[in-house]
Amino acid sequence: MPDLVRLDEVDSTQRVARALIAEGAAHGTLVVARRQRAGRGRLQRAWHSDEGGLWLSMVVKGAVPAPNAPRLTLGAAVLALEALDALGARAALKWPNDLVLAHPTPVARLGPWRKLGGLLLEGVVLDGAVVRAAVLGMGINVRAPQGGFPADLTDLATSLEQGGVDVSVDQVLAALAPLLRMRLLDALDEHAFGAMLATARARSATLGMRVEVDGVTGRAESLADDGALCIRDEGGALHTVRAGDVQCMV
Ligand code: BT5
Repeated sequence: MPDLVRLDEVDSTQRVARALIAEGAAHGTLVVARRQRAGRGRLQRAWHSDEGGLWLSMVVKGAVPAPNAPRLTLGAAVLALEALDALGARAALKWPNDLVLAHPTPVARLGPWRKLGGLLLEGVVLDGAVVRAAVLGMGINVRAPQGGFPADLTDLATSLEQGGVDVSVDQVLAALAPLLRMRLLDALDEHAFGAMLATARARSATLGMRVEVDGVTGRAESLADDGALCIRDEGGALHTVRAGDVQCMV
């Protein structure tokens, strides 16, 4: 089985990667499509995937204790920052799964950031409380689609090109693929994960902001050692959030 499956058009690369797992695909097998008809984000949200972005899914195989699965999302985001740095794009990480670029005009939900990309980790083979196989999805807008982003995304989305970085989709893939293949599972190692966490803290678009997550409002204060977000509310209480959508208050 090839380690890179390139498709012109597909419903979702996540679906194809799942099917490859069923056929025995190895860790690091990548599925990349030029266009997705039904790209998705978390909670079945639509992911806009016209030509111009890197739409990839990677087969992840290992023995991941289910409570540690969020480490893979954080690790993949940090590796994406590293790949983007190498291409000259200084992105940041909006907890828990968004890659963002700074923008001079604050906007509702995102504050002074625009969404460059997103990550989606889906467990596929579960063995009790251990994830044996998962699919890591990542979308990065390299150029805006022809005709621009759809109306609901114009104020929220950005691309590397809009951020002043002129690279091709294949260049982003070439920078990212070896990092994901060789270092993603390092996120399961305490020492390596500590280093990833340090980068996630240093390159966070969330820490220090006034945020709202699932009814908790306050200042995003820190990332806990497992990657959870700690929010200090107005009354001084500390809330630990392990998943959810962060809305920036502007
Ligand atoms: C994500 O979800 O950010 C994860 C996106 C993962 C997409 C990749 S592409 C390859 C692979 N195959 C798939 O089918 N999916 C993965 P979430 O945090 O739920 O954010 C979704 C929200 O992002 C949407 O509701 C929109 O507001 C916004 N959005 C949609 N398309 C976008 C785009 N191209 N650029 C920026 N924002 C977008």
